[in-house]
Amino acid sequence: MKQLVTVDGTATVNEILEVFHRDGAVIVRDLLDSDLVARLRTDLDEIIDKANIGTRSGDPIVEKFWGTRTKRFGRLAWRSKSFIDVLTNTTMAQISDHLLLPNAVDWWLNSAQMMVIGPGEQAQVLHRDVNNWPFFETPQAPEVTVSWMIALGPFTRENGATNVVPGSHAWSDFNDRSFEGKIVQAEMQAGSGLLYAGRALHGGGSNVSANDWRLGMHVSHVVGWLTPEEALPVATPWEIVKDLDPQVQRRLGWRCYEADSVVSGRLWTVDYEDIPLGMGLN
Ligand SMILES: O=C(O)CCC(=O)C(=O)O
Ligand SMILES: [Fe+2]
Repeated sequence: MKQLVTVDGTATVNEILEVFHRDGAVIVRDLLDSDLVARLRTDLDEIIDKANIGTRSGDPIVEKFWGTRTKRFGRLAWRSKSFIDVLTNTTMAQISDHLLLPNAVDWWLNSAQMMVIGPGEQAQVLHRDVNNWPFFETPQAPEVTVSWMIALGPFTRENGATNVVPGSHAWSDFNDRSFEGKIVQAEMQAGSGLLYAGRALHGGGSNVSANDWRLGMHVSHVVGWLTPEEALPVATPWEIVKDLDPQVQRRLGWRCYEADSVVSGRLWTVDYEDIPLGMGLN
């Protein structure tokens, strides 16, 4: 069975990408330093404690995917000042530049979501995140999204470390469900991050521990001409983003997509102006 490769946080982007291209997934040790992890935990622990378990949607398909023993919430830039340091993480940004800029002039945040798997949770169905935009869920489609699962606490076999099928991003048949014996788990320490392709089969692991909640922070990027999963500017008040760099504002959906005419037109405008100007905010 193929195992996931773990590279050190000091690895170059090219070294990380070499493994990524071969396996569709790679763990980057110490992606976030311990100080940042501690600051995120200070901001988020109480919110995690109080969060609902499972979805409130009543939709059985959402219930199954979400997990009935799992807590999920987004709005991380609003809930944690320190999340901006994740949003601007150089390694993460450089990797998305490499993978997504051939297909767009810019990328933005797709979703930043705490995925906290509780004791008794079953393994999530294996899926490809690019299924958000099924048109691109084929072996030949251009790369449109990149995902990270960052550990804010230890990820173990028992507490639901993410299941991954290495190499599945490159299968010639995406209807192939013969992954028996090919699943490995992304065991890692707090601060480490699992980078995985939008086309890599993966899913949350089962939590068979007695009382160990798995603290995962999912962060994904998508090309700037696709609709993200999270309604970021709705979820993130202008007050939070007004002093940030325009590029970071763009990642949170608060700036328009300045396309060139080759890839697409100018998108996500207000009065056909950039958002702050159109809204009279600057
Ligand atoms: O919780 C995990 O490890 C993965 C969850 C996931 O892949 C998802 O919800 O899309
Ligand atoms: Fe996923």
